[in-house]
Amino acid sequence: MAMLSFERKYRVRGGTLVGGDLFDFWVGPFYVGFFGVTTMFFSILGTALILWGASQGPTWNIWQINIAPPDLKYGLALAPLMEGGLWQLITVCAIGAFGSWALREVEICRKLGIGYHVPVAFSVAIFAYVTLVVIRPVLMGAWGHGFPYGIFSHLDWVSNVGYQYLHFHYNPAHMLAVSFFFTTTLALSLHGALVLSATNPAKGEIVKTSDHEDTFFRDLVGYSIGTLGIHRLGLFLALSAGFWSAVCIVISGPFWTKGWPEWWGWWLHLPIWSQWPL
Ligand code: UQ1
Repeated sequence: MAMLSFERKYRVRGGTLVGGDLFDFWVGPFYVGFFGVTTMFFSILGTALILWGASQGPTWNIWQINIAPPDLKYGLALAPLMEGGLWQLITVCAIGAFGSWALREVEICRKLGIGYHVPVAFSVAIFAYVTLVVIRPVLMGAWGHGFPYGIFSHLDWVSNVGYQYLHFHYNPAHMLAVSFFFTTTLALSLHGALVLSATNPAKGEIVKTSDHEDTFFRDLVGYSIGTLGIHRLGLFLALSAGFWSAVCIVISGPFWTKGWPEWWGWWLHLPIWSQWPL
């Protein structure tokens, strides 16, 4: 990929967190840095372990390959390699790779003197993953509560864990997470459509400005959040979706062990209803 003329100007030295100048260089378009090296280390090792695990298993069918966490009997101990130990090593590699990627983003932000919004946002996604495979299993007392690494197997895990709590849609944090996911898609579709409508006009038409964008929404709903505000809103909505997803699973088990519909008993038992025979 050709480097754009202005990109060289931004290839500045420094801003590294670890390693000083040692890894402060680019390979083609990619900034390396200490965390580029650790990203490569963990992702190659993790991928190799997955492939090796698949080679020991019953199938090469991409949909059916499965690397399962240890049995619950191993608790929070290390398990034998073929009995969940592989899953434990792959989990370490995944967290190492995701964390390295986030820290490489931080180094790039520091070089450019821009805010840390992107690594902060990515960290919320990492937090959701770590909640599933570390925080909740530790709170529940066994690595066996982590989800299995496989396409169908992880879908089965989600379904089974959902039914364990009877009806996951009654989980209040799940309700918030789903609402934030939907609102994120609404906001992105409005924003994408609005920007394209103004800045990518038909042949022969002139490009419009943000005044047109503001005016469209003032005419439509009496309010425009503004060109900066829509991005703040989008970031908030997306991070909230990830955050409440993590909360909805971490409270299932450690905080609430019954069916989620039952949690709403507090509402049915409010004293204001007591005059009715509920
Ligand atoms: C908006 O108000 C706005 O400011 C001009 C945008 O920026 C380009 C947008 O993308 C969107 C979608 C809106 C409308 C959003 C609300 C909350 C009224």
